[in-house]
Amino acid sequence: MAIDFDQIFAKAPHSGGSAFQWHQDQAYWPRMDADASAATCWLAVSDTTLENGCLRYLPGSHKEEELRPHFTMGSCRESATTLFTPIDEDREHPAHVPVSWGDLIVHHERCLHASAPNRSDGWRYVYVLSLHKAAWVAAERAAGITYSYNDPISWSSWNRWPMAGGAEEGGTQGGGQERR
Ligand SMILES: O=C(O)CCC(=O)C(=O)O
Repeated sequence: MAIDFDQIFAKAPHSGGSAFQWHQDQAYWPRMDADASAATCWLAVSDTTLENGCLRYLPGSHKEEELRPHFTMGSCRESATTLFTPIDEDREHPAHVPVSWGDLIVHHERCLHASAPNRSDGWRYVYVLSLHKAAWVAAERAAGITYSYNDPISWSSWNRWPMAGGAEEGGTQGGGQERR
């Protein structure tokens, strides 16, 4: 495995907009002729609780054969960079996963997860390292994807990109490179 990108997620106190909607990480990545196997390594740099927006997981979702359909949060992909897939919480029974500062969670590229907004008085910090097969990372770099805001890839250009796999305005069947 090779490092593809890393991120820091800092949820400010009482930040209503700091929720992550239900998604599978693979939905954010391009569709390519390469093995998309990945391990998202999520390191808690604060205690994460029900109040400050700990992770929620849908048990067993990583075994689903197909990526679920994902949609953008707004009508325009350039301004709405978040993807989501609707789940029926009453029927699918997601779990909250509160952890302590220093705990590491590793999840599969198809594992459905989300987190609530931070409603506490303190910050919630997380460091994420995304590992992929080296061939996948090489294919991304060859396509100009470095996960930098300076990448010459945008949602508009993504929709015209031959590897987009049929992504259309308003929704995508798992295609979609995201600045994350
Ligand atoms: O840190 C969170 O609350 C969500 C992180 C996430 O969705 C991810 O790492 O893919």
